[in-house]
Amino acid sequence: MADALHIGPEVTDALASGNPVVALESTIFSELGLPEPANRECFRRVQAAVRAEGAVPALCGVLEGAAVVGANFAQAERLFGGSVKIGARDLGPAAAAGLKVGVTTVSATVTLPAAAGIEVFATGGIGGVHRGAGLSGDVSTDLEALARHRVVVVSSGVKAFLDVPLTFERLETLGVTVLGWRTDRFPAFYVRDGGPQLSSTVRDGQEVAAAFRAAALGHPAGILVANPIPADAELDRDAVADAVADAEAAARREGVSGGDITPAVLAALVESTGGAVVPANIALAESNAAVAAGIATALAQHPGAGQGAVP
Ligand code: PSU
Ligand code: MN
Repeated sequence: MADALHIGPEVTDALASGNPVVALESTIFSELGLPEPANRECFRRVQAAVRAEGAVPALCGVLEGAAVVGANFAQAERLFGGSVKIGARDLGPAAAAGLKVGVTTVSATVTLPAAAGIEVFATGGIGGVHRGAGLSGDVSTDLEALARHRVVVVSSGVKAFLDVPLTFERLETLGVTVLGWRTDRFPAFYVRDGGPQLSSTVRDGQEVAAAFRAAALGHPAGILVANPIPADAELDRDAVADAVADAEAAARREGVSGGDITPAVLAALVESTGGAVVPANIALAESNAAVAAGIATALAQHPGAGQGAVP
């Protein structure tokens, strides 16, 4: 069996020097998240956005059974072609089986940076409570993972086809702090506004860092920073609602279930919008990466106990 956790050299150096690092999941950059070649384009822009703010991107995934944090170029190429989705509970079996390539979701990717000492993580949208979950019980393990790990996750809310109000309620139940990035409304992924009212708004990385460090006094949950999609990339609300209905119907017709639902609906959404969701998804992921890098930079200026110094 391979070593459980491999941290790339650039990430190791950055962590040792107290420099900012932003963890990235790999599912969004595989074909389970975005069609070729948009997945590579998305990664290129996301990692450039992280570097532009002076932070180091740490792409996470599973290769040859090991959890990799900070994939190099060749490793990233392998992850982009991955088709086995790995949630937090799948990491152990993947290691035991020596799984060749596994792409990590938010839940798995949140556990890895926590283990590596990385405090900030950027993605597109987290998983949440699916519509009809009252009957199906389908609630993404992303929410539990956020509640259990002390990490700042930046996303544009939750994926558009979920039950947004129920997901928002569940975040409260789980004790996950939600901070609106320059907004007081929970963003609706492809659409800037539309979600529930937020109780806290932040304007810069320093404010998030202050909230994160202060939260260390409370229970050890994560913080979700909700960043709306850039205005020039946002889609029409009604068009998204129609496309989501079509995509869900298509997924139901094909009889997909469990962990296959999210990739199937994402792919169907590309179809039902004539590809319009792709640039929107890339733009929001890029924006989240820039915000996350700013937060990581602020946190690096105020290191917590986990990073060696006393604030
Ligand atoms: N949102 C996207 N693209 C994605 C995902 C979310 O815009 O690819 C992925 C993330 O990796 C997320 C996962 O953690 O879907 C959630 O899957 P599920 O609903 O099966 O828990
Ligand atoms: Mn599910």
